[in-house]
Amino acid sequence: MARTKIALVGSGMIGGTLAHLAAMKEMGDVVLFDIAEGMPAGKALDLSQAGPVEGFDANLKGTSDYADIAGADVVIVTAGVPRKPGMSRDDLLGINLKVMKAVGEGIKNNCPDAFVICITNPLDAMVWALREFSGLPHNKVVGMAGVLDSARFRHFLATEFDVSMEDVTAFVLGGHGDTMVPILEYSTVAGIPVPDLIKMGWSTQEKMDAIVKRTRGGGGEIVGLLGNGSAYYAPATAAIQMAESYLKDKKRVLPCAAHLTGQYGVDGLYVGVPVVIGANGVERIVEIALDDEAQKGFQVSVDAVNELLDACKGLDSSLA
Ligand code: A3D
Repeated sequence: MARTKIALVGSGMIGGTLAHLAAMKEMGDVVLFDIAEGMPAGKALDLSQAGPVEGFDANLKGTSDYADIAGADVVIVTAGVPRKPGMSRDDLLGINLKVMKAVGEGIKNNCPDAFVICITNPLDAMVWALREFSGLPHNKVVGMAGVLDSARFRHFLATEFDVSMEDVTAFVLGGHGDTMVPILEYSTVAGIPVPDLIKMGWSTQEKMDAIVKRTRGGGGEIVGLLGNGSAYYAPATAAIQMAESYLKDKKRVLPCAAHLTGQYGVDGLYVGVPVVIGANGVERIVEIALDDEAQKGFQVSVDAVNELLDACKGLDSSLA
């Protein structure tokens, strides 16, 4: 029986971390693809040499040839450029759109049956463009953002409540950006909703508002601290969780950028919503009731994604 094959398109900071995690978890063989000559092969060799120490068996290969991703079961796309201090995710649009075209064609020609997870920013527009360029079914192309945004939210909540991260669930909807919508009513500690915890005196609404604000700016905070590049450990961990849910048919309920066809009143866009990921990719969109404030916040987010798509269509006529 052939081992599962995981192709990482883009072998920079997130790509390298993805390869490390996939190898350590023995998820399968790993192909690191990048346009940078030599670098993916160097990372693959370095990681392979961690195998004897850590005790994992995985073939790791670095390449700049799309033929090497042939037959991949999962493709995780980080190809492109990350943000520099002062840049918004949207500033990346023009450069990364061209990259998505090349990557989409590489996937279409070599592994059209793969489950594809896009991480490249601006996320909601890039995952849409990648799907268009690759021509894969919508349920097999998904964007990673919500798992990361909710992990940031969970981390801040767990720290505030002084409880285990494991016991905190959190809920973030909408586009990946400053318009994302963290929802306190659906965020819990061991099933107890945050508004009830406020009533129990565990925290205050002011502190929760500050956490929501910090979650929205979570990526920018790290960009500012690093001084060069953007977050990579947590983004890689989040994408691996999505890949595992697909490969093991776990049917995890995870917030992802998924293609909506009328749910939440949105048609034809990729926006962050809770979905079930199993062996058939995105198997279900979970549509929850939103109160007026959340609905308004979600709409602002959808409008921002729509603007990005219009910009993409202006830049590449094949998308119009
Ligand atoms: P980085 O370390 O620069 O890696 C990107 C890699 O892509 C580099 O090694 C490039 O050589 C490579 N590359 C560029 N063009 C191509 C191409 N045409 N084909 C193949 N490879 C190419 O960046 P990173 O790993 O830190 O981040 C990657 C992307 O993820 C960026 O767009 C970030 O903005 C984005 N990101 C998204 C999130 C989300 O939550 C959605 C979080 C963090 C970063």
